[in-house]
Amino acid sequence: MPEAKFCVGCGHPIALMALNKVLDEMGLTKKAVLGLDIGCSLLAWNYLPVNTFQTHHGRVTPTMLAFKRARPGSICLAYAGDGGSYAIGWQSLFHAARRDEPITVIVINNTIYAMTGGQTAPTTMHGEKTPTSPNGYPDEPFHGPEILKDIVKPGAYIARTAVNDMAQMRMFIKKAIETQQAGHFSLVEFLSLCPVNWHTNGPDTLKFLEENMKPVFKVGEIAG
Ligand SMILES: Cc1ncc(C[n+]2csc(CCOP(=O)(O)OP(=O)(O)O)c2C)c(N)n1
Ligand code: SF4
Repeated sequence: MPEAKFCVGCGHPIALMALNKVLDEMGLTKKAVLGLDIGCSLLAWNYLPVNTFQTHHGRVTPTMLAFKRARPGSICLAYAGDGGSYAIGWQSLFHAARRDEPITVIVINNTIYAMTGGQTAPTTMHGEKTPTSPNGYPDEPFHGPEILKDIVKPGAYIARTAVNDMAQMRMFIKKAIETQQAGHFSLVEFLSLCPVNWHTNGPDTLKFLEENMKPVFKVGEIAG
C-alpha cells in the first residue's frame, strides 16, 4: 500500500478503506474503476488496488457514466467532494440520477472546499465559520441526497452514512454497488472529517461530526 497523501485524521482514507473492503469481499476489485474528482479526492489516485481515472473538477459523474457505457461490465465509481458534487458538478449529477444511469456516486461531505483552504461549500452549515464566512455562514446547507430522492426512478439507491460507522458504511456501499449491478443509479454520501480546515484536535473533530453535522445531515437510507 503506498504512503497516504491525506492529512492525519482525514475522513477520506476511512471511506476509501471501507470501499476497498467491500470491493474485495464482492470480488470486484479488478472490475472496479474509481473516478476521482478534483479536490482532496484526487489524493486517492494510488491509494487502493483499483484502477483510477482522474477527471476535471465537478466532471467525475459524466466521465464515469461514459466509461460505464463503453464498458458495461465494469463497476464505475464516481468519487468526489461535496463541492465537486453539489456545486460545479450538480447539473451532471442531477441528470445522471434522473436518467437512472447505472453508476455509483460517492460524495465526501466535510462541509467545505477542503483542498483550496476550507472555503464555504453548498454543504456549509448555518453559523459555520470558514475563511469565506468569518462571521458564520448565514444560509442553510444543501441536502443533495434528499433532493435526488424525489427525482430518481424506482430501483435507485440513495443513502447517507458517516466515517465513524464502519459497519453502516460497508452495508450502504454494498447495497449501492448491488444497485449498479442491477442496472440502476446509486449514491452514498459520507459525513467526513477535515481536522486541518476545521482547526480541530482529535476529540473535537469527532465531536464536530457527531454534534454539529449529524443533527443537520441525517444518516440512513433515503431511497431504495
Ligand atoms: C473548474 C475549477 N474550478 C475551481 C477549481 C479549484 N478547486 C480545486 S479543489 C476545489 C475544492 C474542492 O472541494 P470539494 O469538492 O468539496 O472536495 P474536498 O477538497 O473538500 O475533498 C476547488 C474549488 C478547479 N480545480 N477547477
Ligand atoms: S485538507 Fe482536509 S479533506 Fe483534505 S486531506 Fe487534509 S484533512 Fe483531508
